[in-house]
Amino acid sequence: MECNLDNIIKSSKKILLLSHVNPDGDTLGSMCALYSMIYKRFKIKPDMSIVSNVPFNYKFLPNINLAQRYFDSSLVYDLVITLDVAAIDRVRESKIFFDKAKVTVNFDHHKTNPLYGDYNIVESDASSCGEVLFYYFQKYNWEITNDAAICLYAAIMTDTGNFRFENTTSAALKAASQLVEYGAKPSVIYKNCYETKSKNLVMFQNYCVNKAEFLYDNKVVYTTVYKKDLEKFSAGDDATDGIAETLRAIDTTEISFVVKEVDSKTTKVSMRSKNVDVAKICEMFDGGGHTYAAGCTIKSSVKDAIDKLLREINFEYKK
Ligand SMILES: [Mn+2]
Repeated sequence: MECNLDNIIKSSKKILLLSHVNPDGDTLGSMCALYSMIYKRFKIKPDMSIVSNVPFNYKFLPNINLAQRYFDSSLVYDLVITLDVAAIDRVRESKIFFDKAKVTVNFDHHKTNPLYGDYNIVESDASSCGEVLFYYFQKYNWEITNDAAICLYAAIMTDTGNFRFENTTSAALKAASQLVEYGAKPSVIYKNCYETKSKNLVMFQNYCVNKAEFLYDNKVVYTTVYKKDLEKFSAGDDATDGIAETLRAIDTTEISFVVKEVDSKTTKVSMRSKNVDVAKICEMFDGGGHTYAAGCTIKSSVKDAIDKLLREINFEYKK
C-alpha cells in the first residue's frame, strides 16, 4: 500500500517515533532525522522514545537529547512510527503505544521484518533504515535539513561499518554523497561514532577477543561474555558491539558469534559470517536480522545456548 506520510501526518496531532532496544547508529540516526524533517515540514515536534541508554558515541546526534523513556501508559498517539525495528517486541515496553496508536508506520530494512505496521516501508536491499528514509524523502520531495543530513549519514555509515560491509551498495554511497551536499561532515561524524571509545571499553573488548574459542579449523569462532565480565570492566550493555566483527575479520573465520549472559536463563547472541546465512540460524531461535549479521535471544543458560547454537552450526560443516 502506498504510504504518503504527508497526509497521515497532517491528520495527526500526537506523534511518537520509536527506536529499538540496545540502540545503534541506524535506529537513533533515523529517529532523529525523521524528528527534524517532521518539525521542519509540519511544525510538529514528535516525541522520541528510547528504551535503553543512548551510547556515548551517539550523543552528538542533533536532537537526541530530546529522546526519553515514556512510562505513562495512558498516553495515546495518533501516529506511531518505528525506525529500524526488525520485530515489534524490539521496542520493549513502548509497544503499548504502538498497540494503541490510531495509525502505525514501519520504516525498516531487515529482511526478516514481518511487516507489522499499518504501512510498511521496508526495503530489504537497503543498507540501513537511514537509506530507506533518505530515498523516501527524495521520492516525496521533502527537503533534507542539515540536522537530518548528519543523522542519516551517521545511520548509513554505522550500519555499513563505515562503508566496508557487504551492504555498501552504490545506492548507499549515492545517498551518503548527497547527504554530504546537504551538510553532513564525514570526518566529524566518523570521529564521533568511532573514535570516542573509553579505555574500559577497549580493554573489555580485548579481553573478550582474547578468550575466544576456535572450532572446525578456525572456521567458527565465538566468545562468551558473562555478567561478571561486564561488571568487572564497568562495561555498558552495548560494550560487546563490534566484537563479532573483530572475530570475523580473522582470515579463516566463516562464522563468528558473541554469546552474552543476560541472566541464568537468558542468553543473547550476536552472529556474523562471511558467506553463511546466519539469519537462518538465528531464526531457529526466534531471532533474525541480515544474511551476514543476525542475532537472537535464547531462553537458556550460556552453556546450553552454546550447545544449541553449535548443533545448528554443525549442519553447515557436516555436509
Ligand atoms: Mn539497521
